[in-house]
Amino acid sequence: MQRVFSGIQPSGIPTLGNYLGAIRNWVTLQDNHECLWCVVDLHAITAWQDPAALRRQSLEMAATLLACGVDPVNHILFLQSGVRAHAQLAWIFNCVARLGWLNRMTQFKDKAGKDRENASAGLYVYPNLMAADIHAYHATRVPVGDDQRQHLELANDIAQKFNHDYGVDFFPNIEPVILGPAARVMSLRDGTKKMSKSDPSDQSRINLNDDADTIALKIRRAKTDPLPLPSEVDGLADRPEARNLVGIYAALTDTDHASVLRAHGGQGFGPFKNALADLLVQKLAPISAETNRLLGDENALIAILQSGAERAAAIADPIVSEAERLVGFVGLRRG
Ligand code: AQP
Repeated sequence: MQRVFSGIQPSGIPTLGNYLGAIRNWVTLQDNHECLWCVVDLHAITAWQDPAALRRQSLEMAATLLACGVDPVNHILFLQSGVRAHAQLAWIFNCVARLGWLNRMTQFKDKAGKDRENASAGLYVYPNLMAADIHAYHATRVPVGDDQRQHLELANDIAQKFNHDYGVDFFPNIEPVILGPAARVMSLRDGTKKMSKSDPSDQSRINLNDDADTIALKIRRAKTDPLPLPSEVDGLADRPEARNLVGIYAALTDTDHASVLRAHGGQGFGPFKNALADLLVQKLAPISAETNRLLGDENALIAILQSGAERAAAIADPIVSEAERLVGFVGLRRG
């Protein structure tokens, strides 16, 4: 069975983008893969996180993943900081990856913005840590939104260079798994920008814990254009906001843009937005209720994550120890 690894940052409340682009697909992959699901708190601190908020968000993220159907018994759910192998392998990869490769990463450019000099060094080497997350388990399949495709290519470049430099065939090639019609959900305020949990505007996204009134209000206020919905998919060209709302509807109903337009094309946005808001409430309310139930017993939640970290470390530690041996480290016993 192929091994899958994927991670999500506890940098805020998970959004509809995280759900449709990632989490929902994780649950499907559990049927026929061996899966490791990681709340990547080491990645989250590449941007400033208030310590109390980071702790709370890490537990909220874990609870949300469980509420969405992540299975911590037949698969593994854990916090990245609970398995030292990630940081150990990331250091080796910092010494394998080339500055020229990192300079091409568009996510760094987007996130650092104009104030590049003030970005953390961690944000710059973020892709090396992501490569370590995956290679520490010899995982070969990684479900991600298509915004992460470039980072996976870099993870493969790092593996190839490591294998070449040390004359081995140790780290396998990784294959991205990009599923579903809404592989990229866009901001409700700007259809050209990805929906993000750390966007300063809460109106730009649907949070998985938003209540019914908040969802309805955000969808009603979502940016659109004055034209009615087209009847054909071609009519969505150059209409990013309309395309985004139709894409969300299609993903939630497991159909495609064409079927949504067959049912709603020709309408103004008012009735379509009402239908979309109702659909979102119907899909998200059970997730939010189950998340709150799980958060009500913090000790039980932490016990699930503790057991997950121990099982993850049992896979990663021997792989990372072997990488260290290949590099030439003597390999003292760790106290
Ligand atoms: N808008 C999106 N559409 C589709 N997929 C998305 N993902 C994130 N946003 C969208 C996918 O969710 C997974 C986890 O992402 P992450 O939390 O590790 O980092 P991110 O991609 O940087 O997500 P955010 O929400 O934008 O977080 P912040 O604001 O903290 O940077 C990934 O598989 C990602 O593709």
